[in-house]
Amino acid sequence: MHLDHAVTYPHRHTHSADPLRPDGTRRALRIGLGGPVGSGKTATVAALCRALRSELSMAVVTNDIYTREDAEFLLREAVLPSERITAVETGACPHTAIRDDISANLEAVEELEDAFREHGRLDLILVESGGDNLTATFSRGLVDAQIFVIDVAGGDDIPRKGGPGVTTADLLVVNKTDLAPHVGSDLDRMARDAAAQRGELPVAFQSLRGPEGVGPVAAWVRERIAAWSPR
Ligand SMILES: Nc1nc2c(ncn2[C@@H]2O[C@H](COP(=O)(O)OP(=O)(O)OP(=O)(O)O)[C@@H](O)[C@H]2O)c(=O)[nH]1
Ligand SMILES: [Mg+2]
Repeated sequence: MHLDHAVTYPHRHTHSADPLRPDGTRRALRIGLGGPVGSGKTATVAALCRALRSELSMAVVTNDIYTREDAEFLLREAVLPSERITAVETGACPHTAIRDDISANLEAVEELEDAFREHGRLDLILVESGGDNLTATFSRGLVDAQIFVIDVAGGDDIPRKGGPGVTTADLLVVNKTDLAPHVGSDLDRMARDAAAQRGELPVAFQSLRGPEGVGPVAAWVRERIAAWSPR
């Protein structure tokens, strides 16, 4: 096909990826949580809200295919006031809404930032993707960092299988370690495989049923916040 005129594409809605607000201060840090269905993303979001809400101004965006179940769970658990929780119904494969056409999610994030502009501003927005497969990753136009949550019950060969979530996420969380003895998962092997796939990138083994709970992941978020907000 021959085109004798310039082809223009619609301008993508990613202007708010700029980390600076118009007044020169930093906008809220946006962290995405992705991973297979049922690995513990919403439970991790809930635990992070409980751990960090007294020190950070937080909000959450959830993504479900046809429902608002994750947002409703967070509202029922009262992890944050309702005006800080927004649901996006993707209506299609969850990864589409976090990687390809991110406009609905960006709009949700920007509306939250606008709503709190006058009232102390937001420090942190968590964006939970709908459960998907090992290939789901967030667009860097939507989030500044991403956490990939897998669990020991999904099979201890998942770190070995790799995929962009396991290999490139800024933090890999291996959740439900309390179930390892019951499902025959070898945590040492998972740690070795994850290190082989990820090199220097961090991995957190977590049990939300255990005494440490979300502690290590909350500590990682605090480090990211400290690196994000020096202005
Ligand atoms: N034993 C155990 N169960 C957990 C842990 N974390 C989460 N769960 C349970 O695992 C189930 C799924 O957790 P969710 O947080 O809903 O998982 P999700 O990844 O958000 O699921 P989708 O959004 O549907 O993909 C729930 O029943 C949680 O209570 C854990 O550390 N240990
Ligand atoms: Mg969920």
